Amino acid sequence: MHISFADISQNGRLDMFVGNWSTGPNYINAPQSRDMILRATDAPRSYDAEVISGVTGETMTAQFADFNNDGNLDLYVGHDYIMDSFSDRVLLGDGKGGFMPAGTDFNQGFAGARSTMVIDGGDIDNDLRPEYYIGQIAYMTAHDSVSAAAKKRITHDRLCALEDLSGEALQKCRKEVAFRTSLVRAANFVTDACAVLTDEDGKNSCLTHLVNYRTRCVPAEYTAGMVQKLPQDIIAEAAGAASPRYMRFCEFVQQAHQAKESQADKTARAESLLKAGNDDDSNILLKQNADGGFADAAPESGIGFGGWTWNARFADLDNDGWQDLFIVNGFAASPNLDHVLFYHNNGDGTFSEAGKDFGLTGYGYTAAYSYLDLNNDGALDIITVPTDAPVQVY
Ligand SMILES: [Ca+2]
Ligand SMILES: [Ca+2]
Ligand SMILES: [Ca+2]
Ligand SMILES: [Ca+2]
Repeated sequence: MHISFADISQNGRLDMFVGNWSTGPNYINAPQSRDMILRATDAPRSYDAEVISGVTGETMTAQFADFNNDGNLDLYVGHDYIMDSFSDRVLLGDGKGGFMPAGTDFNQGFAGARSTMVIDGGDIDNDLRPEYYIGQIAYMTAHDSVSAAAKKRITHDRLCALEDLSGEALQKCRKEVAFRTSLVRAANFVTDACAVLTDEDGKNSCLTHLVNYRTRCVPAEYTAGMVQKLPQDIIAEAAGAASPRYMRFCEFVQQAHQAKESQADKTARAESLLKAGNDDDSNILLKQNADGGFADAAPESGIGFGGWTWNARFADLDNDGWQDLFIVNGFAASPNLDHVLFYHNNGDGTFSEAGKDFGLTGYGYTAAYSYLDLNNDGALDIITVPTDAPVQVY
């Protein structure tokens, strides 16, 4: 799910970190989840692969940086939700290409997130010390500073009223909203989620989502109350339609969910993973103090709210000398539609959400984006990749 590049062995060739993602939240130490470092050798296009030992998870992001200021590149590995309050890892580099898990003595306020999707470094206050932003599922709105951004969320049924649509375009929008709403209901275990859909294709797609995803690829205890509520003919139909490959995948998922984590594994996890920095589901801004310790400055900076964050990167998008932050987000399981967020750096350690002023608007479920000066005019452009709409260029 992620590749990072750095010349960790300092031989003039780029090495790689490859983060893998195995199925489901409980696959700690599953072989499929092993992360790897690929070291470039002296031969062209040749790499030595080393599997990283220790606890692993659903790796979604990683970042090479010198977190402990010893001059050697370290590695932050961010995992999607593992369990409880421990998720991400920091591996400290020895400067010769080797990495060791950071001990508990490293953790001077350096904390991860619970459902990490992205980490990015940037110097938001131009003091030449990098800050690190960690994005996750971030709906926390307790702080006043995030309320403006949080208010951009809307319920699905308001989407078509935002634009002056009529005729066919309005019908198309309403159809799309009906489908999306059904998926939200399906993802939240509403058994008649697809019943409201009138068009055949949409209903089939919704039923496939509901039955395949929610009844056969998640733990039995999770859906025990639900499976029996679904009409047997729908379950049978979906089972018949599933490919052998999909069925094998589901079996693997079920087995892995049933495998109990041993006490030794639990202890190893707690010892080797970072404690999540907050339990209130906001994004994290790790800011370094003069003594090298870190603290979460997201609340006072006003960038804690991210919605269902998938990607968040620093860049000075308006060329005023201060790093700004753009966030893409949104997921079908959320009852509200997330709006992409543009946090404009005010130059005083705080940010203001200013997407509307800068033309950065959109309610798609957006999983990825990249900065690029597409038209060579010296201003960064943005290419976003929504999961349910065509690629968008800003
Ligand atoms: Ca270091
Ligand atoms: Ca800084
Ligand atoms: Ca700026
Ligand atoms: Ca441009």
